[in-house]
Amino acid sequence: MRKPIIIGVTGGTGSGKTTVTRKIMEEFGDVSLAYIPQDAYYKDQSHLTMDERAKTNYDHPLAFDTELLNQHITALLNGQAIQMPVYDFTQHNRSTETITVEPKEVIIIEGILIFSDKDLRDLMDIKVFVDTDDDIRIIRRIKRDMAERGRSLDSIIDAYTTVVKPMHEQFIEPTKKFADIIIPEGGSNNVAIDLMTTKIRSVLPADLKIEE
Ligand code: UZR
Ligand code: MG
Repeated sequence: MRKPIIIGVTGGTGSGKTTVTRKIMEEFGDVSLAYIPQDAYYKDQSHLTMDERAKTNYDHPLAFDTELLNQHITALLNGQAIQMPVYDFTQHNRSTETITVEPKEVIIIEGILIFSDKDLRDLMDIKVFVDTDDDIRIIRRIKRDMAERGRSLDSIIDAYTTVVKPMHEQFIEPTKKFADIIIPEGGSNNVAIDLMTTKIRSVLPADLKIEE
């Protein structure tokens, strides 16, 4: 197998990184592609009580099982399938399920802190930072966490001001300097998404390119 192309998409919470990733993936219906969300690699917290789990700092690089993530990316690079963990946000814990991910030509890794680890960064061919204003990000976060992650407005605001915002400033924002491309406004930036897909096609092996 050829060496797969690895794309990293990062940005703060609510920046639109999942949407950007999804839109890029939609453009590649003809190319086999693996999607690896960093969220899936939050550490297993089965040994902690619900109360203790609620107090974990999830916006710190140490919240993630980076060793497992790096092992899995390396395995995919070596043509081996992985058992990707599944994270349950409502339980703040890894679930008992896993998802089998087969090696693919293109691998997209997406998450808030994927540029923090040098080993992981060095595996990436294209590094993207989705850069969206803080007010837009918190509005999106409130809507999503209430609708999908079972959170109350008060708990979202409390977590944002005490942890999410300071950790963003300390750990996420500084990784912008590692990006090859910075995309303002996330998923609605069709020009940037077009540029990204053109770039990805240009680095794909010739037999995978389709005629325009
Ligand atoms: P995205 N997160 C939780 O709320 N609960 C967990 O068990 C694990 C993570 C949140 C985390 C972070 N913060 O800001 C966010 N808190 O998930 C990252 N509090 O995910 O990029 O999809 O917003
Ligand atoms: Mg997301």
